[in-house]
Amino acid sequence: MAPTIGITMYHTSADWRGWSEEGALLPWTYVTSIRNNGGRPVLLPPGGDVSEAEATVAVLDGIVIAGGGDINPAIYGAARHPKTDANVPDRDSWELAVAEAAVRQGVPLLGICRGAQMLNVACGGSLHQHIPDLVGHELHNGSAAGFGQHKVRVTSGTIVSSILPGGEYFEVPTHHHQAVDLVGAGLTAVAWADDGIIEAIESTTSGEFLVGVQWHPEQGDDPRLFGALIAAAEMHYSERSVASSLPPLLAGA
Ligand SMILES: [Mn+2]
Repeated sequence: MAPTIGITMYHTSADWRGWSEEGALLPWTYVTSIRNNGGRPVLLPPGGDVSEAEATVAVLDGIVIAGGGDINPAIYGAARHPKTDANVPDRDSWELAVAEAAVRQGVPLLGICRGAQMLNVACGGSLHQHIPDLVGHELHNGSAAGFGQHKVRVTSGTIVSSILPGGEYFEVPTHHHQAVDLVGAGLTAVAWADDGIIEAIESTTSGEFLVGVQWHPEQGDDPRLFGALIAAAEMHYSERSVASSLPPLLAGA
């Protein structure tokens, strides 16, 4: 059976044939990236509380925390940089709860751009709020209208290098101005840009699929990260099914 993959999304004003109204919105490439790699996508709109996140994550086989605007720096204990986006409290609190539930429940998670940053923050890490201040160029930003490209290199012997071979130096679609600073507990940095910006993080626990990439695989033509998420989700599904078919004592209930 195809594993069920939850994808977080925007809560934003949208145009509905001439009038404007609040919507739950996600770039379509996330949906096709899950379907094309054998997953069954379901959407996770902002605004749920911690108990909703726990219950929702419990019935999912895998999760994508999608790209988006900046996380409120107060969440990781920092003062606001002038270039940091306005707060989106309902998305921040919902995704934080989803990420924390996924970590606690061992549900495979792929964080993309803002999603990688959210995984890091959920594990107690922090962010650089405007990396042009740090690196003196704007190559990570892409264009105002969309995505740019820059190269990244993955460290050998990591989960990400088992998906995207270590040492390989490859172009990625990019659009970000923030990045991981202090890496959260239980995570480690596994890919970098030439300027030292962290481009991927993953769990340090063997067998746990928690991966965050600062780039946008859903905008490129390399399906391997989505394939790996869905393979991990299939494994999680079969483990979950075995656990639920055991007598309560054996299942640890
Ligand atoms: Mn980058």
